[in-house]
Parts: sequence; C-alpha cells; structure tokens
Amino acid sequence: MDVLCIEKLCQRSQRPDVLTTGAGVPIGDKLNVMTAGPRGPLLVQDVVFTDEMAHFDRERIPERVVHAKGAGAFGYFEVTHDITRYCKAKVFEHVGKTTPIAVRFSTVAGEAGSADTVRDPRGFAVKFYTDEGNWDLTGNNTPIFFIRDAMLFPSFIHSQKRNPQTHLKDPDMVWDFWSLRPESLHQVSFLFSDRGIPDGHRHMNGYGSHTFKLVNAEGKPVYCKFHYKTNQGIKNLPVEKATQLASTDPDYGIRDLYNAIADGNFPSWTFYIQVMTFEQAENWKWNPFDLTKVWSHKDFPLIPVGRFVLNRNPVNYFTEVEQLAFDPSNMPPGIEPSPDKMLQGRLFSYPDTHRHRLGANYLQLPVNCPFRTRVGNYQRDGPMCLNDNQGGAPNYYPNSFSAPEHQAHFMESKFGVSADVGRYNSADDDNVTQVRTFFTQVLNENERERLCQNMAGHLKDAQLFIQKRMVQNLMAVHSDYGTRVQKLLDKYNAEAKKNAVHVYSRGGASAVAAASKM
Ligand code: HDE
Repeated sequence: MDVLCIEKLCQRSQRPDVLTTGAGVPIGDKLNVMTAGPRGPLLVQDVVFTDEMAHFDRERIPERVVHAKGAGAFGYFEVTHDITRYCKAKVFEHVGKTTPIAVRFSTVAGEAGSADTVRDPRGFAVKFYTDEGNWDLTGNNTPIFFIRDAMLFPSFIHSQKRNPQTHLKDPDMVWDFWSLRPESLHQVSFLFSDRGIPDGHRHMNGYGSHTFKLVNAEGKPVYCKFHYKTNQGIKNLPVEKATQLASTDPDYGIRDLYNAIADGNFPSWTFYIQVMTFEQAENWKWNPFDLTKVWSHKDFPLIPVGRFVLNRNPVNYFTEVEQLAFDPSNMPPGIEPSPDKMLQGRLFSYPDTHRHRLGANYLQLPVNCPFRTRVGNYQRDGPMCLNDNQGGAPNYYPNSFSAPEHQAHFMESKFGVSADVGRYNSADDDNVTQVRTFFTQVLNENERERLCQNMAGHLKDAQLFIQKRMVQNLMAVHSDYGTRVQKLLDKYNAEAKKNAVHVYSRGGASAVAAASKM
C-alpha cells in the first residue's frame, strides 16, 4: 500500500483557515501564553504552548555526516537510445520511456549552513523511481575519487572536517592525509583545477564514478560507467568571485537552481554509458574497479542513453530534500555492483546512516518510497510506521498463504570468485600516470598555472614537512607540476617568515599528536 493511502482516508473536516494543535484541536489564541494573572507565571495546562514548544525542541534531525549542504529538485528521465543489448532494467525498456526522478546536489565537507561556492567536490545524486523499485545513482561531479579502499573513508573525511581540539578546518590535517595517500593525487588535481568551484549546480557534469555491472535479458553482463553531461555548458567560478559570493550569497547554488526552475528554465543533462566487456576488463592495463582511474573515452566511447530534466522545485525543503535518502545499494534487476571496493563499502554505509538519521522506516517517507511499484515483503513494525504495515498479510516466509513470492528470473547474475581472502594493500597501484595525462594533456597552459596557484595557495598553510612531502608526490607526476608549486610555496613561506604570520590552526593536529604521547 502506498503511503498516500493514509492521506486518502482523511476526512479533512477542519476548514483550512482554522489554526490547530498538532492533534488537530482548534486553537482560540496562539499569540499569548496562559498565565495566572497578566504578569505570570505560566500554567502547565497551556497545552497550546507546550505542544508548540515540544515540537520545536525536536525540529532538527542529524545532518548528513558528509554532503550536509544541498539543493534538490524533481523531474524525469527519458530514454532516447536503445541499450537493451546491455541492460534489461525496465528504466531503459524502450526509447521514449520516461521515469520520474529526484536529484540532490551538494557540497561535501561543510555543514548544512556552509557556503555553496567553496572548493569542494559536488555531490550529484539521482533517484529514479522505476517500475521495479528505486534506482539510486549517488554520484559526484567528478569521475574519480580520493581513495580506492573503503577502509580509509572515515579518516579521509575527518581530515577534511574540523580539528578535534580547535574545531577549525585544519590545513595540516587535509594535506597530511593527502600527501600520505598519493592515490588522492588525481582527484586533488581535479579539485584544485577550475572545475573545483562549479558555477552553481546546473553547469556541471555528473558521474556514477564507480564501475557498475549491466546485465541483459539473456543474463550476459558487461561493466559500465555512467556519465551525465550538462546541457547548460560547463561553467566555473573564478576564485575571487567565489570568495566574494561565499559571504554575500552563501546559498548561491540553491538560489540559482530554484530560480531557474521557477522561471521555467529547466536544466537538463544528457545521459551516457561507457561499456567494458569482461574480457577487456581482464586485459586492461589498470584495475577497472579502481575509483581513482578514468576509462579513456577513446578506448571506451560514450554511448548515448537518454536525458534528464529538472522541472519541479520541492514543495517543502525538509520533507523532500532533507529527508531524501540515496542508497547505492538500490539497484533494480539488470544493474549490479562491480567488485569496486569503494562501491562495496558504500552498499553498507548508506542504508546504515539513513536508519540512524531518519529511522528504521525511512523508506516509507513519501520522497523515499518506491511509489512506482508496490512494496511486498516481511518487514513489519518499527518506529514511525507510516503506512498500513501490509495489513493482515503473513509476516513470515515461506508460508502457505497468498503472499509475495520471490521470482527466480529476478536473481542477480552469477559470477566466479576464486581468490585468497586477505587485506590487500592497493596504495601503490599506479598513482601518477593518469594524473600526468590530466596535467599535460587535459589542461591547457593557463589552466595548469591556475591549478598550481590554487594548490599552493592552500598548501602554504600546512607545515613545511607536509608541504615537502606533497611536492615530492607532485614531482612524481611531473617535474613541472612539482617545481611550479614549490616555487609558489617558497614565495609564500618567505613572506610568512618576514611577517611572522601565524597561520590557521597550526599546532592543532600536532598538539593532538603531542597530547596523545603524554
Ligand atoms: Fe558518500 N556518503 N560515501 N560518496 N555520498 C554519504 O550518506 C560514503 C562516496 C555521495 O544528496 C552519506 O546520506 C562512504 C563516493 C553523495 O543525500 C554516507 C564512501 C561518492 C552523497 C556516505 C563514500 C559519494 C553522499 C552521508 C566510501 C561519489 C550525498 C549522508 C566507501 C561516487 C547524497 C548520507 C545526498 C553521502 C558514505 C564515497 C557520493 C555517510 C562510506 C565515491 C552524492 O553514507
């Protein structure tokens, strides 16, 4: 039963202009508390007041541990090209088919009130409400990521957030982690390039980033990557403009998206896949499941699939955006995970965080519920059960009565694994070749110069031994990269010495380390 059934049962006897308590009881006075005499004190029996205040006291739910600041919108996905030879998922069933979607754009490291125009990757998460349940493509605006092993994610995020002692952002922590983990070089280079500060959310591409598996109706699998290219054109903010907007219009990204949709200027993206056969994966020069690597478009050309359009703003931010919960493990038949260690780690993390942030029945919330299909299972009860809890249907399986049965034709594809179980160190899995290509071939000379300036302008605030280690890593990519950044650092360091500038929270991370040795 869909959650809206409860709404349908409502009699709605109250007129819309009548102010009520949360329990629907009409209120006579909502401007003055009930007191003994004009000067007080208050009475406990003022339930109009306590009803209001107790709810207010509970208004905040935990913000997302990452990607806390975001903007959401709704629209549709339309198939423009047939890819049924690769994938049996109904969302790609035939050209012309449309599926409703929800999209949330976000920054990563800042809190819910932080500025939209900071240098940070952008989240680009798409929920497809398909006929076969929800498909969540929870991607970013970059085709790669900082790490390739899920074990490192909490530490990586801690290094980007606040120092545990000073509660300040700490360049020592940021660059200490990055320089100790050179697999981050590719994403760090992308981040400090012009694309590190997109101009709002409409002018950037999105990527599923991971390698996924597509399976066709014959059960034949291929590996795939998802790309969504902006039809508005790529636009980035110059550093000075971004810095200025961070103080004058910190919600620039939300505002830009909301106003464009409100004005009927609906943003859209063209959706592509890249495909790699299992045989190609066996013979590829890199691990095809390494999230710090891209698949060259020359070897694995983009195949057009469709487009998506955002044409509706949220009616209520909290219910439709704050409570919107993406989960990479939501995959309809025909779309499956690859062995990518990062993707596999995410399959656990997202539903886990939603159960904490929104509650065990978060999938019943209207914005999360798979409203294009019917949920039939044996899960029952739990806090805030919003629907009919599947009525009197059997709550155990198997059973001898009329109830949902699993269907063999929806089984995941089989795949072979014969390997020794272990904790495999992937730290040195070629961290430089693709970064070199990015530096020398993807960027032009002006872009290279800005990348070095942006990076040095931030790295200068880390301690010298960390700067040195980072520059060594850049040298391994290309001597020009390392030399340029070092030159800029030399200038900054000389100035800092002259002016005896005590930068940032230096001492924070080291003070914590010192304290732990006491
Ligand atoms: Fe996330 N990430 N992530 N992430 N991520 C979350 O889920 C996590 C990763 C991404 O608009 C959290 O609901 C782990 C890659 C987006 O609501 C959390 C790992 C990519 C969003 C989480 C990653 C992403 C999140 C925090 C490594 C791009 C916002 C709150 C193993 C491909 C979605 C939440 C939205 C949010 C965990 C890495 C994208 C904690 C463990 C790689 C767009 O579950």
